[in-house]
Amino acid sequence: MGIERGTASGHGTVYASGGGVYRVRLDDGSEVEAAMRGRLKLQKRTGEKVVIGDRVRMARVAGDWVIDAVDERRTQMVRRSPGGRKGKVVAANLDRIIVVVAARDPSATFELIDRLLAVVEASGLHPVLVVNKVDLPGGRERFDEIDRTYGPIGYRVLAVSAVGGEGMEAFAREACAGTAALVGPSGVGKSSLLNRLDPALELRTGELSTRGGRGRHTTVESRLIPLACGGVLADTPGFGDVGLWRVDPDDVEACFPELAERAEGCRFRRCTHTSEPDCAVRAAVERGEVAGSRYRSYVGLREEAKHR
Ligand SMILES: Nc1nc2c(ncn2[C@@H]2O[C@H](COP(=O)(O)OP(=O)(O)O)[C@@H](O)[C@H]2O)c(=O)[nH]1
Ligand SMILES: [Mg+2]
Ligand SMILES: [Zn+2]
Repeated sequence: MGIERGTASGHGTVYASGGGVYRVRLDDGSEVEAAMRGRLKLQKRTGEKVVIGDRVRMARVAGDWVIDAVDERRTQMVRRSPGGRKGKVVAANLDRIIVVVAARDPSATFELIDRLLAVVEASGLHPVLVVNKVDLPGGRERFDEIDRTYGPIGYRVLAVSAVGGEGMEAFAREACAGTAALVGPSGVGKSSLLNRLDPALELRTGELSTRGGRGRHTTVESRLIPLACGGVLADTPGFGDVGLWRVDPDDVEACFPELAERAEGCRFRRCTHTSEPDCAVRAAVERGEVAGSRYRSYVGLREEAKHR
């Protein structure tokens, strides 16, 4: 009732959201602020709100833009909320996810890397792993360790330094095509990398993210950032506490490509690789063909998935 049709409507992409207000880039290139229509707000859908990257149908109601409907998502990046049981969609319709960790300060543990990679795999995207701060003392050595573990199992691992500029060409090739997201804990240099790529962005760096803390209203918002080089980047919340959400225990295996590959050799088709006889995955771990750290992460995440 009362919807004015015809004059102003169309499709757009959600570029930013915060406090119930959405910044939407219409397909004609203009940008408008919009609210969600009440009806849609009440709609529970998957329990998620409209997020950055969502394709939305827009309408104008009494002079104001409203989001009238949300298109089905091609992909969605979901993470577990910090310490909580609720899943949270972080961004929709991404083409690529770039996992960013630091070689030093803070040095990424394999367990954290495994979780970050797995949560991306669970969303159906195969991530690139960027190791920043290789300029710091010991940074190169840590990068080499990470590369030796993750390179052979099919991940592209890049050594970069937002400060020194190392690896920025390779980083740009990943970031400058389609819509990509950088995910990683706060403090690893995500904003610094973006500033190095596109100095006009002038993103604030070195700030402790209030996201994920207990603070109520944070001013930090999720947004898509158009880059001068042609890509679009999703600026997402800190991923300090990452877990899988709504992943069935039996699907955790699929988030570990090198385990999934070997599972075909297990005696039982639905082998969990924990206690069954003639398990090809455990045999590969014992032979040193699969990293013990990866196997432990798999078991840990599988155990977590059972209790969720
Ligand atoms: N040495 C060094 N420090 C960096 C590098 N990249 C970022 N930093 C520093 O790390 C801190 C966190 O960076 P920031 O970009 O805010 O991280 P974000 O939270 O992931 O966005 C800041 O003090 C940066 O100056 C790097 O490549 N080398
Ligand atoms: Mg930042
Ligand atoms: Zn097995």
